[in-house]
Amino acid sequence: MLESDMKKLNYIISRRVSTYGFCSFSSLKDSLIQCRATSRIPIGAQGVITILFPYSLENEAYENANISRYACVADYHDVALKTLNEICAELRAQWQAEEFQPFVDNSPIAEVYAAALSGLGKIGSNGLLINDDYGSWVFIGEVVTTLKFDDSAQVQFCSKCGLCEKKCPTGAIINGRIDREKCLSDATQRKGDLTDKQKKMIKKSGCGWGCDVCQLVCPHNADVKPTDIDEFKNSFSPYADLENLEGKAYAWRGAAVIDRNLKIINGE
Ligand code: B12
Repeated sequence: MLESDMKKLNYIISRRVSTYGFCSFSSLKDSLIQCRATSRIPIGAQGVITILFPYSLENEAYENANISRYACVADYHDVALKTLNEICAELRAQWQAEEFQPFVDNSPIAEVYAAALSGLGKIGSNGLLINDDYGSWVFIGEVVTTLKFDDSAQVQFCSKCGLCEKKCPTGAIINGRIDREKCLSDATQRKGDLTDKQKKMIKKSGCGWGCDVCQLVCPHNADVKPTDIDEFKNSFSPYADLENLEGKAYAWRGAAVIDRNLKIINGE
């Protein structure tokens, strides 16, 4: 890409977000996650613009929380997609012959890997992307495009201290791989009956949606910056609100599952 084009690109993106990077699409091809969104990948995709959305407030804000940090703020799918769509609109106006497709979470892209290849942080043994400034308390979104970028970085890994593996309440982290069947975050999001062990762990954690243990014990998260995104700061609510599900990250699952989890926590 010409230096002048790169300048324009940086200008458009940096007006809206502070932490972003670039990687090649070809590096991610072998780790694509098959999902409905796969069909939205542009034919001839060559590059990925990866963007981080930090979401955590200061630690004190979570003292009495009954849901995990990512669920305490406005639904990140909405917040991130709004910004990604704005960026894509400007990019399309600038490069009319090229394609730009935004994704977040419900994405064929293995986002942690994309962010690491884009130079935005290291991959933790808990499977999460750890950014130098914000730790792992970041959402990842991306724009897949026909513009071509090289990978910005070689993939780096965390210090592998083993704390996330040791402290995971269900032993779901094994040699840096997550066993989804065991992961407590997954259990809190699952419909139907939970095992006695899962119920016990949810009660012990006091967390009615998601699980943050592997992030809370991570030394890389010890001294990180809080979010500077207003939509997250202004929507903060550390308690599950079953009366007003709209706009919450847990809304997609409906009230019954969270209600079940809260009853487990409250011993009902
Ligand atoms: C399915 C899913 C889950 C599942 C399963 C998680 C899992 N790790 O298997 C469940 C529901 C349990 C879950 C839980 C959580 N999730 Co989740 N999840 C996803 C989702 C949709 C897909 C993950 C996936 O299947 N990846 C594919 C497999 C293959 O990945 P993997 O096994 O980790 O393999 C990696 C390595 O092999 C590496 N890799 C691949 N090839 C190569 C080659 C080389 C050379 C190297 C070096 C590495 C490498 O990259 C792969 C992908 O990262 C992603 C969004 C996305 N599209 O990526 C969010 C995502 C990973 N989740 C996210 C979050 C926030 C969470 C929770 C923290 C929420 C919570 N508080 O409860 C927890 C954390 C639990 C944990 N420690 O993983 C964020 C993570 C942000 C970050 N900082 O990393 C993501 C990126 C969503 C987002 N857009 O922000 N999640």
